[in-house]
Amino acid sequence: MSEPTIFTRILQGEIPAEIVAETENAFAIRDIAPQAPVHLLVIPKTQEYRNVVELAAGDPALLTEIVGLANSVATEHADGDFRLVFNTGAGAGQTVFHVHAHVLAGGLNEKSTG
Ligand code: DGP
Repeated sequence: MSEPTIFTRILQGEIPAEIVAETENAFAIRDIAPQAPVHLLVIPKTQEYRNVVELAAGDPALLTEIVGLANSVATEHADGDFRLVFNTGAGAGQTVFHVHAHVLAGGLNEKSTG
């Protein structure tokens, strides 16, 4: 069994973080270093999948649950419009190898042309 990731440790209450939403198999927290007015992370409770490619291949229903929770928190914490980003690989900026979706929302058009 691999060492618990930082997100597993948050889920287990070892590292403090407010869990803003939760489903049977996933949970959402605020990113510690927000890159948008609303920046949440949606994370599977299992750390079995390192990235979204592994998750899609191994458990597509869980990926669907992640997308649904992302939509739900974007609606609760912003106006419902959001960007969903999965950094995949160190070269793309991934630092935590426990798949997670960045939900970026809230006035993005005022801050970016992307
Ligand atoms: P990534 O670079 O895609 O692997 O994103 C990892 C994100 O996790 C990064 O945006 C910062 C966030 N993060 C790392 N450690 C913690 C933590 O202890 N608490 C919270 N809330 N977020 C964290």
